[in-house]
Amino acid sequence: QEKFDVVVVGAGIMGSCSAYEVAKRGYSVLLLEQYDFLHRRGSSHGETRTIRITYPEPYYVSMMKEAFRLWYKAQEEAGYRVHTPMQHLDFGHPSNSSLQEVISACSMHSIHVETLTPDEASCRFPPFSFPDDHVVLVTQEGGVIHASKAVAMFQALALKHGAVLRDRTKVLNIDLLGMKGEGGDGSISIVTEQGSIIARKCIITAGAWTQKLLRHIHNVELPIQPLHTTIAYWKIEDEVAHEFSVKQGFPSFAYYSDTYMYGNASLELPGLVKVALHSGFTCDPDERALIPDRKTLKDVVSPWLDTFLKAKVKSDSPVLAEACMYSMTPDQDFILDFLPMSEGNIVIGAGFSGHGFKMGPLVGRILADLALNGSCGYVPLEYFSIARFDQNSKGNVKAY
Ligand code: PYC
Repeated sequence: QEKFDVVVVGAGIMGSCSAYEVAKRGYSVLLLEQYDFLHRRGSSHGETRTIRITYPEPYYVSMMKEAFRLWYKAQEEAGYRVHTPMQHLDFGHPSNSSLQEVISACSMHSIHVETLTPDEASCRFPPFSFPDDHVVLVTQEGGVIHASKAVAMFQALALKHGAVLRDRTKVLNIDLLGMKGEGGDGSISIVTEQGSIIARKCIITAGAWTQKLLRHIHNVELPIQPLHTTIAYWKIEDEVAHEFSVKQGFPSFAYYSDTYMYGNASLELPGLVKVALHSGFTCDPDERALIPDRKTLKDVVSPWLDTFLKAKVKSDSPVLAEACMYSMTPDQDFILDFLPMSEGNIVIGAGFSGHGFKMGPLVGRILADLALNGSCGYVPLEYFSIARFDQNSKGNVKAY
């Protein structure tokens, strides 16, 4: 029977980064994926994900500092780039509490945030029309990560360090073979459609499938809600297309209001701009139709384009719309913790709530540390614990 120090279940960005971290430290690791590597049914595929240092929560700002460093380090090791730097804009009405929190969280971590009036911002970023009563925050640390390329990069790096990568291998169950407390050796059997594998430790990074998988182990229920989301690319009017280029300073951006809109210039698809809504509808990851939600695009994103990118973008319907998925927790903080009753042998990385991709390399490091060392002292894990759900301490709603 095959044996590994660590088996990682799920080869999206979090699993691929985890496998890389474990392999780099000299441990044997198997990365399993239920579908083809780089498939489009989960949350890690596509052209871009926003990367930004700005967050309302100081702990994420601090984590982003480290995440940026790890992205750069991995790029250097791979010899190619997956990050395209851009300035990043956060804007909205100044009464929006998250915007105020962005300013104080960044200040706490000595991140320079420029505050512009709508006139100043429209002058500096000509494609945008900002309403007179808005405020625009600018930081230098933003841009995009090329999503599928980044996942492929971490898989290639993991392979280089000796990881075994196996796709089309669905995990059916994970058995704790006998707790140390009960006289067993604490090893784990990962039961797949193709047979079982023995591991000392298991890292579960199964995205929207986490709930389904965990139900087989100790009947664990975590509050992770899969959402079906839609990403859209809109045609820029030919005469102003140059204004939207990264070379001309077009930024990545986030709009804070009742809705959270985000976007960036498309690099792969010249002449298009990506603008989408941070939202979606509840779904079963195995049952959903992979159809974009065109009604929300028309009802919410099109009017937004008419206001904020006035007459510069064809807003009637996007050129391209693709489905994606979020895995939401009630407070939109991640889950980075040990599975209860697993004696520290099963580690969960889940519930990234639509904003985790940018922290992939850091999450991989944290999960590897939890699996291999039993702890990680450099992030405040209390925000990411499973126990917090008992207390429901942060309520249900956050602004992004
Ligand atoms: O975290 O910047 C972000 C983001 C954009 C869209 C979804 N999440």
